[in-house]
Amino acid sequence: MVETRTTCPYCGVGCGITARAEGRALTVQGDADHPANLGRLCSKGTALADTVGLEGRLLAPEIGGRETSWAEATRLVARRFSETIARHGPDSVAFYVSGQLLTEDYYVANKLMKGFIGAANIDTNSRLCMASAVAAHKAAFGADLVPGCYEDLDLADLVVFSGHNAAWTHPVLFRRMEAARDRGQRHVVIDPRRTDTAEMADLHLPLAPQSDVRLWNGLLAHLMDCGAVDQAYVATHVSGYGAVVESLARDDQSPAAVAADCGLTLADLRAFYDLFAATPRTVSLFSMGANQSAQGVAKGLAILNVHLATGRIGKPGACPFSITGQPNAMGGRETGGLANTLAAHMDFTEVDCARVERFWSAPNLARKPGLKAVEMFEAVGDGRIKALWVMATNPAVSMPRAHAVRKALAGCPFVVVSDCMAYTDTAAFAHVKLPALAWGEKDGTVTNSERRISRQRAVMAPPGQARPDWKIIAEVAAAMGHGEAFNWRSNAQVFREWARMTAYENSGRTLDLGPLVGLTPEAYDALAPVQWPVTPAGGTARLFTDGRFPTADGRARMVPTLALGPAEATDGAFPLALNTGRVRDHWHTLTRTGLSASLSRHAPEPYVDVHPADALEQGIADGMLTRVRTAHGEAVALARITDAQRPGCIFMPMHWSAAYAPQGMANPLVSGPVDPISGQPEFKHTPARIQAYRETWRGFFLSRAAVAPPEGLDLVWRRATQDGCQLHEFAGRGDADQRDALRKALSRGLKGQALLLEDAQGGRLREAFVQDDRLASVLFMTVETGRLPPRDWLSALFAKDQLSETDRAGLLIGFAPGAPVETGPLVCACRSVRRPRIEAAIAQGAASLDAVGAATGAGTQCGSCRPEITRMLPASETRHAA
Ligand SMILES: Nc1nc2c(c(=O)[nH]1)N[C@H]1C(S)=C(S)[C@@H](COP(=O)(O)OP(=O)(O)OC[C@H]3O[C@@H](n4cnc5c(=O)[nH]c(N)nc54)[C@H](O)[C@@H]3O)O[C@H]1N2
Ligand SMILES: Nc1nc2c(c(=O)[nH]1)N[C@H]1C(S)=C(S)[C@@H](COP(=O)(O)OP(=O)(O)OC[C@H]3O[C@@H](n4cnc5c(=O)[nH]c(N)nc54)[C@H](O)[C@@H]3O)O[C@H]1N2
Ligand code: SF4
Ligand SMILES: [Mo]
Repeated sequence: MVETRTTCPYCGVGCGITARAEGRALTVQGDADHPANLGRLCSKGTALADTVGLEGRLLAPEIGGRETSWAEATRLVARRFSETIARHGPDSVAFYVSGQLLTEDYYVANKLMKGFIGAANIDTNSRLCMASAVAAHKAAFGADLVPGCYEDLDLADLVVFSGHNAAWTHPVLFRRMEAARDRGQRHVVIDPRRTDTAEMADLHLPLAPQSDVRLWNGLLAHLMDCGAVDQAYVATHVSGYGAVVESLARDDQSPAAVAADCGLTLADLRAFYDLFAATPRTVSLFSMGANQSAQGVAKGLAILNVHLATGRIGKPGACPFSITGQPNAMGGRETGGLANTLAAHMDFTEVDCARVERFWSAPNLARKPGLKAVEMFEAVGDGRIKALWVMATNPAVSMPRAHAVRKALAGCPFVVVSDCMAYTDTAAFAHVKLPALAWGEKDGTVTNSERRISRQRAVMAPPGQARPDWKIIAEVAAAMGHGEAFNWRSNAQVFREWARMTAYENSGRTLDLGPLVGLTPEAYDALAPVQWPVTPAGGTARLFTDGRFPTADGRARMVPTLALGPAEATDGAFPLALNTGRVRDHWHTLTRTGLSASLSRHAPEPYVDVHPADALEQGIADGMLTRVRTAHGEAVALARITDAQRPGCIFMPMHWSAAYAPQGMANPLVSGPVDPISGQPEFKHTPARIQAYRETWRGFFLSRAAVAPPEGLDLVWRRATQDGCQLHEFAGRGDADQRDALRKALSRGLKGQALLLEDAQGGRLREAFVQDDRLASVLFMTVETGRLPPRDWLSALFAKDQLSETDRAGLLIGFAPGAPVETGPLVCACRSVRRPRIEAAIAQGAASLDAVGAATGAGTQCGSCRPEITRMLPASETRHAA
C-alpha cells in the first residue's frame, strides 16, 4: 500500500497525517515530520477511518431528488443563476461557502462571484467563527495577520486562553502546551465555564458572560499603573496609546471594581493581573468565547491593545494569537471568502479594485462589500436573494435562529447545495445537489492557524461521480459564459494563479506567495508545509519582528474599546444565559463524526449543563430531560447538573441536527445579535429558561439502519451510531395510543422471527426481530423510569453473524444471563475505555495518569481524555476540595 502524506480535515491545528488506503479501508497515523503535530493526532484525527465509508454519500448530481448527469445539472445551475442575474441584477444571487473548502476551491468561487457575476455576495461560515478577529487584526495591524506561530506556544511562560476550550477543540496544540508546563509554563483560562482546559489550568477566571472587555481593559490599566507598559516600544511602534489611556480613565479601573463587574473574586483577578505583569513571554490565545459576540471586535482589540502596550508581539513566546477553527478558515480569509474583502488581502478601495480587475481581466468586478452571512440569510428570507449556492457548510444547523434560516431556504426560488453527504439538513432544501469529493479524495492546499500552507492529498479514488469543488464551480462559470477565465486543467494551475495574485503589483501586502508562482505540477504535489509570507529564503514563522506593521505610518494602532454587557440581557421571562459550543469528540453538524461509533460515545446525545442552584429552582435532577426555551425556539436535552457552570448560566453543545436529534438542536434557540463591525453573531449568550420535560414513557430502538421519528407524535428523539447498528433513544408524553403508534411505525417492514414480551397493564414492551439467525432490531419501551437495561450488550449482538442460544435467551432481558456487562460512560475514545474500568484501576492503586494508562490503556493515544482522568484521580479531588 502506498503511504500518502496529507492533513487532517478537522480543526485549524492542521495536523499532518500519513495515510494508507486499500479501497475504502484506511489507516492513519500522525505525521512525525509535520511541524504542526510532530506525529500526534487527537481522537477525531485518529478515527478518520470510521468516517470515510460510502454510506450516506452523495455520489451523483440530483435535480429535485432525481439523479442526473453533470452536464444537465451544470447547465441548470448556470441557466438559473444567469437568468436571475439578468432579471434582478447580480445582487440577487449569493454563495455561502466554508472554511472546509480548499484554498483552490475558495479562490475559484470568489473569482466567479466578485469578478464575473459582479456582486460580493459570497460569504463564508468563517463569518460565524473568525470575522471579529479579522476585523480586530485589520484595525490594529492594518491587515488580517496572525502574528505568532506554534513555536511561541512552546516558548511562552504564560498562556492565557480567552474563551478557548483548547483541551477539546485544539487537542494536539494543547498537548504541546501541557508538555511546556513541565518546564514551568503557566496557564490562565478565562471562560464562564470550568472546561477541561480550565480544570487543568493554574488559574481559572469564571467571568460573567460577555465581560471580557472590562477584564482586559482593567488589565491594561493595571499594567500602566505598575509600570509594565513598554514605553519605548509604544513610542516607536504604536499609535493611539493616548486615546486608549483617555478612554480607560472614563471608567473606574480599580481591580475591585473590575472584579465586581466581571463576577470574579478580587484575589483571582489580582493573581491574573500580577502574573501577566510579571511575565514578558505571554501568549494570549483567543477563540469563540471572544469572537462569537456582539462585541467580538472589541474583545479582540482589548487583547491586542494589551500586547501592543507591552511590546509582547513579534517576539519568541510573546504574541496575541487568534486560533482558527476550521482546517482552512485561513485560506478563506486569504482568498476573499468574506463578503467585505476582495481577495489576497485587498479591499474595496479604488486602487485595489482596479488592480484585481486588471489581474482577472474581470468584466464586471464588484465595487462594494456584499452581504455578511446573517444578512445574507435575511435577504434570502425576504426575497432579495433569489438564487443561493451553499458549499461545504450546513447553515440549517449552524446558523443562529436556525428555524428562520430553514424558512428562508424553503422559500428561496433556487437553492444549490454542494456537499459530500446526501442527507444533510441543508441539502433537504436543495433544488440541485452537487456531489463533492470528500477528505481522502480531494486534493489541494489548506492554511492552518499559524499561516502554514499544507497539502491535503488524495488517498482514495473518487467515488461515483463526485468532483472537486473547484471543478464544479469552474464548469458552472464556463456554462455562464466565462470559460476562458475558468479553464484550468488542474488544481496546480489554480494554485499558481492564486499565488500569482498574491504577488501581483505587491508593494506592501504581507500575504505574498511569490516564490510559489512557478511551481511545476510535480513541485505542487511535493510541496512541503510552509508559512506565508513565503520569501525566496522560505517561510516566515513570526510577523512584526522588526516592530513594523502594514499601516500607512508603519505603526500598529491601539483602539479604544468600550466595555458593554451582553447584547440581550436576561430578564424575568428568560432568566438564564444560554451558552453554546463544542464537545470533545464531535465535529460541528455531525455529518462526519456522527458516523463513528467511537466518537459518538463520549457525548452520545444532546445535553444541557445546569448549575445545581438553577436546577433546584426548577426541580430538575441530573439525567432528566429538560426543555430549554428562548424567544426563538425550544429544545429538549438531558440535564447534567454541574458546578462547572456559573449560577444563571447554562450550556448546550451546537452539534445535533434534525438528522440526529430533531428536538436537541441548539441553534433554533440562539438569537445571534451581530457585532456591528464584523457581523459575527453572538452564539454564546441568549436569554433562556428551563423546565422539566416530564416524559411519561421512554425507550430505545436498535436497528441496522437509521430510522427517522414518525410524524405527529409528542416525542423526543435522538440517534447515535454504534458499531454495527444505530441506537435510537426516545421519550414521549401522552398515553398508550402514542406508544402503539410508535411501535407500529418502528416495526413496519421488519421481517423474520419476532420475540415479544408485553405487559400491557404495566406499560412495558420488549420486542426483537431475528432474521436468518441475525439480529434485525430490538425495541424496549417502559412507562416507568429507570427500568431499561444498558444498551451495550444488545448493541454488540448486531456484530454477530449468528445469535447463540444464550444471546436469544438474553434478548428480551437486555443482557446475557450471568455475564458481566461493561457499562458506564466512555472516557477514552481511542482505546475504548469506560469510566468503571478506570475507577477500578484507581481503586487498585493507580495513582497517576501514567499508572492509569499502564493499567487500562486510557489516555495513552491522543490524550484528549487526560483532563477527565485527572479529575478522577484522588490527588485532583483534594486539589479541588482545597
Ligand atoms: N472537538 C471539536 N473541536 C473543534 C471543533 C468541533 O466542532 N469539535 N470545531 C472547530 C472550530 S470551527 C472552531 S471555531 C473551534 C472553536 O474552539 P473553541 O473556541 O475552544 O470552542 P467553543 O466550545 O465554541 O467555545 C469556547 C469557549 O468559549 C466560552 N465562552 C462563552 N461565553 C464566553 C464569554 O463571554 N467570554 C469568554 N471568555 N468565554 C466565553 C465557552 O464557555 C466555551 O468553553 O474549534 C475547532 N475544533
Ligand atoms: N450554537 C452555535 N452555533 C455555531 C457555533 C457555535 O459555537 N455555537 N460555531 C459556528 C462556527 S465557529 C462554525 S465554523 C460553524 C460550522 O458549521 P458548518 O460549517 O455548518 O458545519 P459542518 O458540519 O462542518 O458543515 C460542513 C458541511 O460540508 C460538508 N463537507 C465536508 N467536506 C466537504 C467538501 O470538501 N466539499 C463540500 N462541498 N462539502 C463538504 C459536510 O458534509 C457538511 O455538510 O458553526 C457555527 N455555528
Ligand atoms: S488536533 Fe485533532 S482535529 Fe485538529 S487537526 Fe489535529 S488531529 Fe485533526
Ligand atoms: Mo469555527
